[in-house]
Amino acid sequence: MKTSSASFVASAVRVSQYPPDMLFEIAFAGRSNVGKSSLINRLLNRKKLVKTSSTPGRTQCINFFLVNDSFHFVDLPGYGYAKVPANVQKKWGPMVEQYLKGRRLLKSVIVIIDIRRTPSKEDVQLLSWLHQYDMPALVVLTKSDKLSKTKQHQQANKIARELALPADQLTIFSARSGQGKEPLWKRIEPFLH
Ligand SMILES: Nc1nc2c(ncn2[C@@H]2O[C@H](COP(=O)(O)OP(=O)(O)OP(=O)(O)O)[C@@H](O)[C@H]2O)c(=O)[nH]1
Ligand SMILES: [Mg+2]
Repeated sequence: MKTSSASFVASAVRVSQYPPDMLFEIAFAGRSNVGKSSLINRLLNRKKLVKTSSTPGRTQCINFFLVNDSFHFVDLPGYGYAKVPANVQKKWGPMVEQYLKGRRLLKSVIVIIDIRRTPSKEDVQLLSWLHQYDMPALVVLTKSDKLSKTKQHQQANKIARELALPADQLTIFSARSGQGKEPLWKRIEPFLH
């Protein structure tokens, strides 16, 4: 996919702050610090469009980006980080659920998991929730640059078993090296037509 333009649209904590529901959307979800914002930047070939941070829990709003003047990428706040204040954590569920349930043109949710880790309870819950609502999910295993090629495939097989998904449905990705960028775009593109 050629990305000729990408720009920030809005940062929202409530529905009234969302941009109009008039363009197809792809949302990105996953644990705090897993690399959601970095993945979006890599897909869009932009170093700093989305703020990234080594401090988990950085993205606490729902951030909308306009791509190629034709669709939205939506960076969701991360879940499962204990050090985020309890009042913020409590808001996460309802805020994200309201987004996921309410967006008519949301086409797919990219669920991002660290390739070195076992999927968390929240990852599994999110995937089953998406399944229940018939929302297509794409699982991406990121930070692949941290593992050798052999280890990457071992981990992909293991995670696939845990999620009860075929291993070839998972995309191995690295925001650092760019591995998996084109394959991931190929999986996203059909949702944009
Ligand atoms: N080695 C490596 N590091 C990565 C990769 N992707 C992200 N990181 C690092 O992981 C940390 C978190 O990245 P972010 O993209 O901010 O993660 P996030 O999921 O958006 O985090 P929150 O918004 O806080 O939930 C940063 O220090 C990144 O540099 C990757 O593919 N490889
Ligand atoms: Mg982020």
